[in-house]
Amino acid sequence: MKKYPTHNKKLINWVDKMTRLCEPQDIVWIDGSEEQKLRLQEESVLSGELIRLNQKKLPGCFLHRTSIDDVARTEHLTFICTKRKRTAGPTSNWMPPKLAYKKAEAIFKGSMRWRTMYVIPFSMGPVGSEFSKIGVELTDSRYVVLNMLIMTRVGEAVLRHLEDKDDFTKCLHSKADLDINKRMILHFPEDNTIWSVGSGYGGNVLLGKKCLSLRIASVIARREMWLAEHMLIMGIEEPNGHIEYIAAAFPSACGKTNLAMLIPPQGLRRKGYRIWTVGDDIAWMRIDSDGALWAINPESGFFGVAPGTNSRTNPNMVETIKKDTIFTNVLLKPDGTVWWEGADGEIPAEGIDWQGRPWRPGMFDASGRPILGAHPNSRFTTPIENCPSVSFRLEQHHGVPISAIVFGGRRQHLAPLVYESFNWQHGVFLGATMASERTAAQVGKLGEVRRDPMAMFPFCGYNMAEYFKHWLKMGKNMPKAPKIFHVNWFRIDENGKFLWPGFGENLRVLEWILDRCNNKISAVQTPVGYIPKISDIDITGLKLSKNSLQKLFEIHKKDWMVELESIKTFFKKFKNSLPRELWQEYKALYSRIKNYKG
Ligand code: GTP
Ligand code: SPV
Ligand code: MN
Repeated sequence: MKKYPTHNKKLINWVDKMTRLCEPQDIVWIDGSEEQKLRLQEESVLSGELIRLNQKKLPGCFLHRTSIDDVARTEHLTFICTKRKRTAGPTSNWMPPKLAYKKAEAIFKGSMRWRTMYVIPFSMGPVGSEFSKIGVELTDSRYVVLNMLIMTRVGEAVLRHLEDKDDFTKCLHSKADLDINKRMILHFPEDNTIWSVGSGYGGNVLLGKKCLSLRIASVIARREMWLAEHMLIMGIEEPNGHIEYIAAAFPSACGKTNLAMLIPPQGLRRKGYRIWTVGDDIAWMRIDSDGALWAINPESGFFGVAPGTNSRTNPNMVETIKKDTIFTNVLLKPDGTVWWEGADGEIPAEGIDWQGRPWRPGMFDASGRPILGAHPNSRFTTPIENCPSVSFRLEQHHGVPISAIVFGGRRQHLAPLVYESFNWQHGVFLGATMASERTAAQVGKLGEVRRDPMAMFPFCGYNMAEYFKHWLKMGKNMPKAPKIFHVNWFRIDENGKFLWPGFGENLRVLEWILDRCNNKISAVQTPVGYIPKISDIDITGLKLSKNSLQKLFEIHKKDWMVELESIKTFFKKFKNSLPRELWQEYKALYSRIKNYKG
């Protein structure tokens, strides 16, 4: 291969400059070929980065283990680097670009010595679509290369596209020493640049994902008047062939992947629904010439949560991950297959846990807690094309038209199973006031409720007050705006049990949502929004008492008063920049709750 398989001067100069900084032993350009992929897999097995799994049972599958302190996104080490702090806003970690570059340069300096630097040209979205964005990631990790080959469209075709286009996101990653004290994930939206160092964990290092497609893209989207969102996209087909698409934002590890590929429950089989999966994590949405909102999934793979994935909760994913999959931080079984808590089949009698230690069920650590076989945030990287429900519109440049936007969180109390906003502005308020209990997807205290507007709190690349304004503006520019809803699959009863069965059964709620979008049914007005008439949720074949269903929709005045306080505290962080429309909505909700006699 020539030294540079491109004529793009900007790209060549940048690669040269980063080479001088990181001092790799050699440089390999990733061309997207099968042959190169196989070679990289082979090398990874030899170097110990990957373990080849049982190729009879799991063809093309590998296992990877990260460092013990490198198992989830580290939000406190993730920064938005803009000249002014105001641009990043009060909820982002901010660092001035000069300082950030200087600090990171000290870590990047010589970090790739004795290593190969891989150059990965990738496209987020179909190559050549005017809605796609191109990035180039430089990395010293074969694991990153192999994951990027699954998650994004990589290789020659992208480089050809870059010949006459100068616009690409410069992404630099080095494992360096994988030292948490020298770990930084830096975003420079003003330079269209991402620098990540000292980590080997997915969301920190697969720079096309959260870093480019959300943090950087949200800034571009604001400028170009579209939306870059932490949302799944799915199609619901009726027997007459008509498909309606919805987009849904739930915080990390709150059910996007599961919903995006659900299998219609037994009780609704007679209705003949079929689900089409467009995406499970990220949606780029713009207003098309018809005045409606159209969405593409910029990714080409899933980076899904392993624990809890089984044939009952998510049969489509169980099918998807039978081949061509990289598992990270799961348990290795003696037969060269893998397992995690909540997987199919029996609990294995023995294995090697995610930390590489011998494991048996019933083991406890020094503080008496059970030792898990798989890390709670263990994941698999798998091609979307292997998914039985993959949408045939994945490669279509226009994407799919969105009928409903659904927000949701993990709330044991408070939020009803489903409610509908009164209008777009109220819907933006529902998104802006989302909150959820913390999961294992990010480092920090589990279970703690935190506000997570639009599930974008960790991913918005600019001041969230401006982001809310952008949402309000999008609504005004959209003659055929989708309706906005809020769902909560996670409400519990007095015994701490989930009131709602969730997973495939969630289709029953989506059915109501679509009926509302199509003006087929009326609803009950409450202080928080419209909720279903109980008889409008089809519970055929579901063992759910009337009492439970009722409970799922209860609105407790006292809880909502506490919630209003928390919303107020959150909104106040934005001082004068919070759009007044949201304060208006706040006041209106306050008085509706105050006067509520329910
Ligand atoms: P990220 O990939 O981190 O963005 O997560 P995600 O939003 O795609 O979440 P995912 O679908 O992987 O689900 C995360 C966890 O929530 C898993 O442990 C699931 O078993 C659980 N879960 C998903 N859907 C439901 C549901 O409807 N009810 C209940 N009770 N749990 C669910
Ligand atoms: C999330 O945490 O929302 C994920 C996984 O989807 S990561 O890629 O690590 O961000
Ligand atoms: Mn996610």
